[in-house]
Amino acid sequence: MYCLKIYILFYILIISMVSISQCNSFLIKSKPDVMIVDESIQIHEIVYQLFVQKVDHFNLLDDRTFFQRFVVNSKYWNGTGPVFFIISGEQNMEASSVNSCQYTIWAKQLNALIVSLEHRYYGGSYVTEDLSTDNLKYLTTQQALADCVVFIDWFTKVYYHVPSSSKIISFGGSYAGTLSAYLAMKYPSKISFSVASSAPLNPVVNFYQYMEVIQKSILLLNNGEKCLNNIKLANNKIIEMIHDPILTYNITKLFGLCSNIDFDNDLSTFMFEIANVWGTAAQYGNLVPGYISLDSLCNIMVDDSKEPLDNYLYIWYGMKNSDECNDVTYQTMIANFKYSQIDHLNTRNELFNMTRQWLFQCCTEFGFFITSDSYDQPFTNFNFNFQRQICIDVFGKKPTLSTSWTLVEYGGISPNYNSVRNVLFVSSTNDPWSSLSISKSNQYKIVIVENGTHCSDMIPINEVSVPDVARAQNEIFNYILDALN
Ligand SMILES: *[C@@H]1O[C@H](CO)[C@@H](O)[C@H](O)[C@H]1NC(C)=O
Ligand SMILES: *[C@@H]1O[C@H](CO)[C@@H](O)[C@H](O)[C@H]1NC(C)=O
Ligand SMILES: *[C@@H]1O[C@H](CO)[C@@H](O)[C@H](O)[C@H]1NC(C)=O
Ligand SMILES: CC(=O)N[C@H]1CO[C@H](CO)[C@@H](O)[C@@H]1O
Repeated sequence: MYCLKIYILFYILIISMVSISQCNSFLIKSKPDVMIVDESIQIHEIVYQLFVQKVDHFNLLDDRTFFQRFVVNSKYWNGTGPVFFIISGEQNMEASSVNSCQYTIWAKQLNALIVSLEHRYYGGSYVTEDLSTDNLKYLTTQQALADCVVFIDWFTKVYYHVPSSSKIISFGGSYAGTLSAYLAMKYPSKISFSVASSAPLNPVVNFYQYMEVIQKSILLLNNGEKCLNNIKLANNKIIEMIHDPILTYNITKLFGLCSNIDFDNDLSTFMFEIANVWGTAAQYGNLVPGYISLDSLCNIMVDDSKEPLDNYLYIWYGMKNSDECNDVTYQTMIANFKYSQIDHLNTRNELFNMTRQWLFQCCTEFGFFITSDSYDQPFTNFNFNFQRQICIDVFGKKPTLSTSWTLVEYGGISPNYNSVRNVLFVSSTNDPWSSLSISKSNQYKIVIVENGTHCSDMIPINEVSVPDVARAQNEIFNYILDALN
């Protein structure tokens, strides 16, 4: 696990994801590092192992199985310490996930056994022969949680003979944090304590708050007001030019697009792509080496010697690293999402087309459609209908978006107190996802990271640049110690 390359990016942005992972363009200085905690553990010492898991936990007439991957770090385990169960989310599980992140440091201190289970349908844990819409029906949080408990039972009792006195603590960040909370709520007899970092718990459909937090974070910067204003000017200029039959072509040229784009869905796709640069910076800048921060983006944006649109272009090209044209059409995006084959021979599905699975989860259980529908943010032209249409066009039939069931099932941001006694919610104030987390209440166990971004509390302490993270991590550790006593 790259602590924290992982975790929810926009689901759209195949193009920026390509540039971010290849990273030789000038704004992205280096490939994001894997934040290995224990250098004495060789990469080859941690190997993927396979667990035979049920395809459908809730159909007793279905005995099909699939191989689910897991990795173990038993270096610190002394036979009686706790078990750290690391939940992997909506991406390929790196073998290093049991040797990275702050929990590895704590595991060392507590002689814990660390194990991580890959989420069904992601990475190498394919459930079905392909990812056709019908075959995605076993991709639900209920199934994923059942995977966890069935696995934990086998792992602790049969595989490692963990004494029953050892407590099991689950960790997860972002969507995996949501699962970490759900796991302790639904199966309290299995999980003694759970840490849920930056966990979106509120399944809102129109997630306009995401962009509001970005605006708020920009306004905390010294040049924030001007930066925001220039973003708006640049956006307006693009819209104005695209609507002009002659100047449309200028946009195509300036942004190196493969073709002229239409006013509707193409424009939305393009504007969402542009906003994603800022979203990624807001989630990971200042935190994960190699990611540009909002601060640096704003420094470019306020350069008075150029027009706002030129500053925008500078950023745009800084994020790209190939001479190929940029295909930002709606049609291409949909085609990418529609790709449902599994390529077992290499990692292309994992890196690029994995977003189909996450999109499916959003289109069915969570919503989380990031929109520009709020007035309190600078972006424009990706509204709710656009986002909703993607689900329909990708999955061929209208998937049932059942966020109301998700709320009934898990309680959203006001879960029953008794069910979350053993859950610690960690939220960061500058995380665009924070509005969907539990961050205010005297009822629940909460730790807030002031000025922190997405999952900042999970970064190993020596890598952290946000001052408040150390304090927050101390607090989290004290909760863990309490839970162990
Ligand atoms: C294992 O480690 C835990 C936590 O550090 C400690 O409390 C326990 O006594 C140790 N057990 C053994 C057998 O050394
Ligand atoms: C549009 O492109 C044409 C031809 O390259 C150029 O002459 C013109 O100045 C451009 N207009 C704007 C507003 O960028
Ligand atoms: C958070 O950021 C603001 C604005 O930069 C700063 O004034 C404040 O001291 C920071 N708080 C902490 C706890 O670092
Ligand atoms: C990188 C990669 O594997 N991309 C694939 C995603 O899906 C489309 C199908 O629409 C393929 O053409 C791409 O090669």
